[in-house]
Amino acid sequence: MKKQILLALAAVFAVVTVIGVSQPPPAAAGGTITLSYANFPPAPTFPCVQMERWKKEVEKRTKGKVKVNTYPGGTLLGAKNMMDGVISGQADIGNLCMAYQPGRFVITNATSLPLGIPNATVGSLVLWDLYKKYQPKSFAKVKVLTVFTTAPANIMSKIPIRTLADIKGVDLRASGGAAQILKAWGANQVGMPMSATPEALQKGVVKGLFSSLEVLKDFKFAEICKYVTLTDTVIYPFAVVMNMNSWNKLPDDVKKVFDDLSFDQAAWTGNYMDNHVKEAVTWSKDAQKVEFIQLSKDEKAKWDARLAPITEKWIQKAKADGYPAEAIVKDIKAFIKKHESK
Ligand code: DTR
Repeated sequence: MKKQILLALAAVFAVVTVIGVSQPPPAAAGGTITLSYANFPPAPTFPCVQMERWKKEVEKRTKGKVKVNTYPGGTLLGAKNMMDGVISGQADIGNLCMAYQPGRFVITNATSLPLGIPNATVGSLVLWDLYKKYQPKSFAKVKVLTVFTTAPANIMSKIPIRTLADIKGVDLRASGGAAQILKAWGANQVGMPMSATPEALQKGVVKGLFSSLEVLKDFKFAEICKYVTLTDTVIYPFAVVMNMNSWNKLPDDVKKVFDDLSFDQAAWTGNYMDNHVKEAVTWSKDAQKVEFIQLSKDEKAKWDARLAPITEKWIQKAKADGYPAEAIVKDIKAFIKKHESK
């Protein structure tokens, strides 16, 4: 009798174990894992184009096991609450521009010092290397899925800016690292996320902006800003982050797909951005008759001289705050060389 009871208990135990093991992970419903992905700018812009590409790749590589619902245009989370919204689980995944919170992402935002990142492809790979090497504490509460950068920033304006005298006191929009560069040139820098910029330009709150040039086409800024001053100065860094619980719940094979995509997605986005900038420039010249102003050699030297103290000042401040600031700058320069030569 005793033996029979033991056998019965063992059978029940076996059944429970099998069911337990074969149950889908908590995120799954009907065999599919559904994830929400929030983004702040409108759907046609490059942060959302890279989001759709990631979604497509993930759905393909997991053979439909993962479904990604995308929310562009700030419909789920906005530019400034992206990180905290993902940490608290309002979205499983979110794309953020680190430059909008300069003090929060000190190490990765060092990529927006004027160190000579030549394009978005190199920028994105430099940022990835930097993230991997330093594993910054600011990302401890999330899983970083990928990072990428814009192409270098240029001035788009309603009035021609050809000299430092022309830019003095002009209201221009920029955020993060790019902001101090505008200030160094003497502009009146106005801070706001890209998503707020179209209205500010339309209402005349600003006379122009400082950003990568694909926005001439994607936001139709070329219709308002008929002048571009070519400075090719700094990039803006971005990160795609995932809620830690959502990440932990994923089965190992899906985690592997996401990890395998990280570097690939950074390179894809950089390359997309660089090509898209070229298209936007051609369209702005041909269809919108935008004038592209090349600074003369002498003038450019004056603009560059104003930027010289920025990196040194950053090193002093970051060092005082406990960061290995000199090593960070040295690493960024070395990573630029490494990826430039490829
Ligand atoms: N240059 C940064 C980031 C940025 C560049 N292009 C876009 C498009 C959509 C959103 C952000 C950005 C900026 O000026 O905010």
